[in-house]
Order: sequence, then structure tokens, then C-alpha cells
Amino acid sequence: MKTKVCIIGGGPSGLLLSQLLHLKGIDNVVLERQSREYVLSRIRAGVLEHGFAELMREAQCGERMDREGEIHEGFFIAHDGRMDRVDLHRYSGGSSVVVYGQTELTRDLYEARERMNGRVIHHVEDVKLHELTGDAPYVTYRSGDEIVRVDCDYVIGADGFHGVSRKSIPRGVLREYERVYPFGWLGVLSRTKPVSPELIYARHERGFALCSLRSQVLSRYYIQVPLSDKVEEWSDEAFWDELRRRLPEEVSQRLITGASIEKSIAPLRSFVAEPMRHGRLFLAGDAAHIVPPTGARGLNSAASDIYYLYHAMLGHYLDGDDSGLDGYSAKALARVWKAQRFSWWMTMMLHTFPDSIDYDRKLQDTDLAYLFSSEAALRSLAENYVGLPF
Ligand code: RFL
Ligand code: PHB
Repeated sequence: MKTKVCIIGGGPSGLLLSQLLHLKGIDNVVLERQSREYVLSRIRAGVLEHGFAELMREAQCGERMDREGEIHEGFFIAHDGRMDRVDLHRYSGGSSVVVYGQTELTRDLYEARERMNGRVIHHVEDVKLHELTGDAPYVTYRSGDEIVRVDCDYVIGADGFHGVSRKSIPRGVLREYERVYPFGWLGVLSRTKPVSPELIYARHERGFALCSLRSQVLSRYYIQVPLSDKVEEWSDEAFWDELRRRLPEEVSQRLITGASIEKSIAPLRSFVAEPMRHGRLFLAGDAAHIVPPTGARGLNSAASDIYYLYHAMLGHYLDGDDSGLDGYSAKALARVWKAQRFSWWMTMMLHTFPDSIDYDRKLQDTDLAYLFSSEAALRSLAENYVGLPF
């Protein structure tokens, strides 16, 4: 098989790039290890920044998002038994975020790729990247007993944190920065009316909690749990009881509970791999960086990588200009680190750390007190939450 751009990974990053390149006549192939159904069963992000929504529209995939997604102009931070609202619209100079599930967005991308006869190959096994630093890279994969070879100009590693692409960069070249947090998030999806029309991030001594949603009939809730907890040990009832305890009284009284339709634990991690380019391989999204979900930055950071890569590829193929490709890693990483800083800060401010001392807890109190007493601090939070410019 021959193509211009071989994309490893059919998650949101890989599919979005594939779709954008296709619309500009740049031939590409997506190789995905899992089935489409499996990819669509992973419940993940829910909050999209404005720049991401724009990119979906540019990819001609924004129609359902614009119809069914909800525009949110603010969210709440609950602490010390009360609720303070962050007015995103006011403090970001008129911006907002879109609440639209990653599952739905990925479904829209798959459907668009199918409509346009895009090549998305599922169930690829043993993907290997070859000759990345030469002029003629290629990728091989196994399909049943057959080994298939894909010759290309460029390889995009959009295969998530556990993918093969980052691991194909030699150890001496790659530098990894990582912080692992001593807890995870237990998430529950339920077909119930959300407790609040806007998200609530709750700080509580028993641990962090988040009330989010996918629509006005579909709720998504999370609670901080120790890493040693097993999802099978958490009955629905135990989850709702614990969530109630961590919310202000007026909120917990309104909480409507129901059977969970998905329940999972995600560990929290901060991670960056540098550089994001090695020869003709370019990393994008979770393959290169992970944030704890507290600031809703993960998928949004993937979107800025895709934006830079897309424009770099246009420069190369349409104008013969390689400056975008050459500058990709530095440009993407500059924004990635800002999302890292913001997600780390939100995580530190809102979670309960098992080894924290009184001094740390006082600083957390002060962080929140400062935030809600300073317009400059609220502006900084809002600017980061709605997404820094690409
Ligand atoms: P993905 O989604 O992991 O997709 C990678 C794809 O690559 C495939 N793959 C391979 N294919 C071929 N060969 C191999 N060797 C392969 N290895 C892997 C995988 O099967 C998969 O389909 O990465 P991508 O596309 O970069 O997208 C990143 C986002 O999924 C991620 O950043 C977000 O979900 C993070 N995130 C959130 N981000 C936000 O911006 N806003 C949010 O509100 C938000 N909430 C969340 C989140 C992540 C969470 N979890 C579970 C980690 C909430 C949670 C709980
Ligand atoms: C979600 O709805 O899954 C969600 C929302 C906001 C976050 C993290 C996750 O910060």
C-alpha cells in the first residue's frame, strides 16, 4: 500500500487529522488496533474548547456538535459548603466551551471518514515503524497471517499513551517528564437529569468530586478514589452515597440517582515526551502528552497538535514550505506545557493528597480564597479553561 501520510491510531486525534488532510486532497491511511465499536465504547472527555469546535467545523464534522452540544459560559467550584461560580464568558472576554462527548465526536469523525471513502483499517496488529530518519519511511502491520506494508512520506503517531509510536523513538533522543498522582477518578455515567446545568468541581476533605454531563438527560459524575480501589468494589449505591457526602448540602439534596451505564477508574498522570518529532515521525495527542482530567485539557491539547500538524502538512504539500514541519515540535510543546501547568494547578488545588501536611491544606484554602477575590486570578483561570489561542 502507498500513501502520503500514514496515521497510527483511530482515536479523535488520528481521525480528525485524516479528515482535514483528505478535504485538502492529501491522501492518508489510518491504522487502528481496535474495532470501531470498542473505540466508541470508551467514555472520556466531555468539554471542548472553542478552537477544537472550530476545527471540527473546518473538518465538516461540526453539524451534530452544533445541534446537540451545549454551550457553557461558566462552571462552579464547590468548597467549604458553598458554591462559587467562574463566569467564563465574562472573564475570558466572551468565550465559552462546548459540552459534547468524545464518544459522539469520534462517531461523527468515523461517519465522515466513511462517507468520503477514507481508508480507516481496524484490527491491525504488531504495528512497526521503519526507516523514520530516512527519506522513505514505511509502516508494517499484521492482519491475520498476512504482513502488510504501507509506504508513505510521513508517519503520524496518534496512538495514545500506550501506543507504539513514541516507543519507536530511540531512548537517547526521547526525554520523558512524568508525575503520577496517588489517586484516580471513579467515573459513573447515568441516564439521569444532571444535578446542575453547569459543571461543579468540588473540593472536599474526603476527596475531590465532579458533576458533569453529556446532555440534560445524561449525567457524568466522578469521585477521587485511592489507586488501590477496584471498580467492582464500588456498588452504584456506594458511589452515590460518597458523591453526596462531598457536595454542598443544597446540591446533594437535588441529586437524582439511577443505575450506572458505565463505571470505570482512571489513574491521574501528568506526562510529556520531547521532542514530538523524530525524522519523519510526528507525535500528536495522548501519544506525546497526558494531563490529569481536572482542567479538561487532554483532548483539547490533542486538538492544538492536530491544528499545527495540519497546517504544517498544508505548507509542505501545497506550498513546498517545510517551516511548519520543522517548527512543529517546539510550537506544539510550548502550548502543551501551558496545559500541563494549568491541569497540575487545578489538580493540586482541588484534590486531597494522602501525604499532605497542614501547611499544604492552608495553601489550598488560600489558592481558592485568592481566586475568588481577584479578578486577575479569575481571568487567568478562564483564559486557560476556554483554551489558549493556537
Ligand atoms: P486516544 O483516544 O487514546 O486514541 C488512540 C488510538 O490509538 C489506538 N492504538 C493503536 N492503533 C494501532 N496500533 C497500535 N499499536 C495502537 N495503540 C493504540 C487506540 O486503540 C486508540 O483508538 O488518543 P487521542 O486520539 O490522542 O485522544 C486523546 C483523548 O482521548 C484524551 O486526551 C482525552 O480523553 C482526555 N480527557 C479529557 N480531555 C478533554 O479535553 N476534556 C475532558 O473533559 C476530558 N475528560 C479525559 C477526560 C480522559 C479521561 N480518561 C479516561 C483518561 C476524562 C477521563 C476520565
Ligand atoms: C467529563 O465530562 O467527562 C469531564 C468534564 C470536565 C473535566 C473532566 C471530565 O474536567
